[in-house]
Amino acid sequence: MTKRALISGIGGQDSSYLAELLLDKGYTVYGFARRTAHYNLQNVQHLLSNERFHILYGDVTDMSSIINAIETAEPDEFYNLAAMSFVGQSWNQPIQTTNSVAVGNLNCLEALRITRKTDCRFYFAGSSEQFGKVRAIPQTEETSFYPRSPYGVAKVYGFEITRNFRESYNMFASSGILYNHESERRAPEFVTRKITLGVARIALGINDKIVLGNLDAKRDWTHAEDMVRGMWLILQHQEPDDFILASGTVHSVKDFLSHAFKVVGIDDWAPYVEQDQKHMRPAEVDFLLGDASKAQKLLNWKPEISFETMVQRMVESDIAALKAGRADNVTRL
Ligand code: G4F
Repeated sequence: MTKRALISGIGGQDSSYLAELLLDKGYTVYGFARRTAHYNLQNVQHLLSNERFHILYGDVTDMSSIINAIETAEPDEFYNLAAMSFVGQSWNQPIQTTNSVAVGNLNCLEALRITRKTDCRFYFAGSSEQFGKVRAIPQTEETSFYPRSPYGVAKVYGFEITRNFRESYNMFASSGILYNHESERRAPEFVTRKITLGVARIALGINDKIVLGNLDAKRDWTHAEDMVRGMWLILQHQEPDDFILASGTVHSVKDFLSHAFKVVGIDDWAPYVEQDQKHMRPAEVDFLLGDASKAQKLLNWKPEISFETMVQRMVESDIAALKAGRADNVTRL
């Protein structure tokens, strides 16, 4: 029998790749989307004509809409990918961030319990931001948390409540602790896409600089396509559990700049980059590096797309989009 999946936050980068993966595997997919004044389903536009792909409107902060979605979708797997995911913005909207990330996840778990769908496998999108000021290098599933933003704090709650539902109600509730993951579909407020769009504009003579914040931050970057394969594997494992998904390599924002400018033949990128205090955060996470050996051993997961290929794909995609007259809505960043 075909499996059925419910994915919240369907407008986002990860959910679009996950929906493609599940449809390829023969699933019927229900995307749970927040209705907004501006159209926000561009990332799944190409899937809307698929008869196994359905959109249900609602919000993870609105319990009744989740219950309706569960009763309609009757999911075998529920991936909760809904969140206000921009760390920088979480200081400006700490309550909304907590509501969407922490309370939203509790609502999803409670909705499964109330509708007696406790046999549905549940995935929580945990984050390396939970580690914040890191207690060990590299971080493993045993490393303690020290979040450094309202977003990180809310993710810790989401992670812990998922584990508590697993242990209290014997639910198949698992978390992936995902390190930064990027792609051609990444929203332009994140540093990687801001850089690749900026580089594309400079290469085409549209702009002459990119304005950024902290260039010394170091992250463990993976392509989002690799990450969604990991999410799916986490829910196929024989037991519910928590897994780090990461590349195990670290690059600074400066490294990212250097690789992105190289794609368009520029070796000395410094004249094209300015720093502005307004992009600095009240508290920074300086260094994140994950150890995904548990996922590699138990799930046979490892990333297939290298950092260099990811950067190149992003820059080339932005150049093509700009040439085709797309991607113009991001000039103000
Ligand atoms: O791209 P970022 O905004 O990603 P961040 O904060 O690491 O969070 C991302 O990864 C997490 C997993 O680790 C996710 F949970 C989260 O939802 C999100 O996907 O910033 C990366 C680094 C930061 O240190 C930031 O201070 O880049 C630095 N940075 C420097 N200039 C900038 C900028 N970040 C942004 N967004 N914009 C800048 O101009």
